[in-house]
Amino acid sequence: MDDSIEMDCAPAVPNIKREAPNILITGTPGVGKSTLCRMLAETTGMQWLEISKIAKENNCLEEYDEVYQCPVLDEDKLMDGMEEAMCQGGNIVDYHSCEFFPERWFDVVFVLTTDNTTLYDRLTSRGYTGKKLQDNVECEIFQVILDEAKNSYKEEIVHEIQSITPEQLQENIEKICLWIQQWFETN
Ligand code: DAT
Repeated sequence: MDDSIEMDCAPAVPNIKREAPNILITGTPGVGKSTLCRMLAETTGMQWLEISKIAKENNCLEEYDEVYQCPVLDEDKLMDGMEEAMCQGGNIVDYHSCEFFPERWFDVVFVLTTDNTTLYDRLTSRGYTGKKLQDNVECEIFQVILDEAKNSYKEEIVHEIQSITPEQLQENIEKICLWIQQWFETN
């Protein structure tokens, strides 16, 4: 992440008082969201909400989309189930899309990115092939999730962070921890 980024720790939507911030970690599948979130949750004690897993466990998945080779998410049901935890705060939400969440839920949004070769290799070793592999690599090339985040949240709370090397992973954790510390000092 660029050291020069000024990270704003004021509540994204004024008048909402949470005990702790909510953080959204998003990006194309394979960019490193789970790896980062797991380590962040361990370091901070915040709750990691892995949306794909939560949706599955709570029957929030509808029919299977044969074209995109993934299940379709019942977004309303999922969000109803998350509302209470999100109002309380202290959550790290991990998902490969971000436009359908309520804007008021998040104090900061981090969009993880990689280079195309790295992503291709990670997704191939995960068993992705054909259209699914191609669509996801193209999603990264065209910065689809970064644009989605910028269009869905205030631009000043959206930060792009690169996650190609283990060193970057460590740096990202340190910087997000610093952001969290600053949030507590400011709020
Ligand atoms: P996602 O949750 O976005 O699908 P992941 O956390 O499962 O991605 O990571 C995909 C693979 O990439 C996994 O084998 C771990 C590795 N990885 C993630 N971030 C990395 C980083 N910064 N440096 C090196 N490898 C990384």
